[in-house]
Amino acid sequence: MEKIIFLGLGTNLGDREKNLSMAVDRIGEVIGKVIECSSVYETEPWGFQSENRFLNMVVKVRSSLRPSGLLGRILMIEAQLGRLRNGKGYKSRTIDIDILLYGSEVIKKEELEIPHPRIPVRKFVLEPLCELAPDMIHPVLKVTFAELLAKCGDECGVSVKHPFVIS
Ligand code: PH2
Ligand code: MG
Ligand code: MG
Repeated sequence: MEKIIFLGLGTNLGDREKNLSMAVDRIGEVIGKVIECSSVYETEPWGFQSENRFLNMVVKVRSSLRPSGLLGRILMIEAQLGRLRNGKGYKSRTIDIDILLYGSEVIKKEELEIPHPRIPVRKFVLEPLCELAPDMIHPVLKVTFAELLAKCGDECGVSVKHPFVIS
């Protein structure tokens, strides 16, 4: 069964623009058809201190992968793009790919929670997500993403940098 999936991409290490375009290319190769991409946003680090600002964006993908298979391929892409995972807490990274939404499914497992639990408190996710799906209903909270953005108290800076051009 094909599903519409929203993925959140973030990078604050190395050539951030290249990291995003390589990630979108790999997503198209191993996850599914990339239907739409948000603009690229420049954002302040949320939840930790770093000199390096992030680039964030959201992509909409059509895929027939099950959630576990999807997660496996995401971890593979992150590793191929130089993501190092060590220790606890937030760290700067070349690429992070988070599953924000998997159709309207709700999954709560130790290794995977969908919808992503921190969507409502992160403007760096809500702003690009609202470009693509402002009227979509959050499957748990039952309000639109536009409403979540309007009520979001996140004060970390988020500004549109440029459109993303699918190559
Ligand atoms: N990702 C995090 C923690 N903090 N801050 C910004 N601005 N962008 C991110 O993608 C991000 C973050 C954990 O994955
Ligand atoms: Mg993340
Ligand atoms: Mg992640």
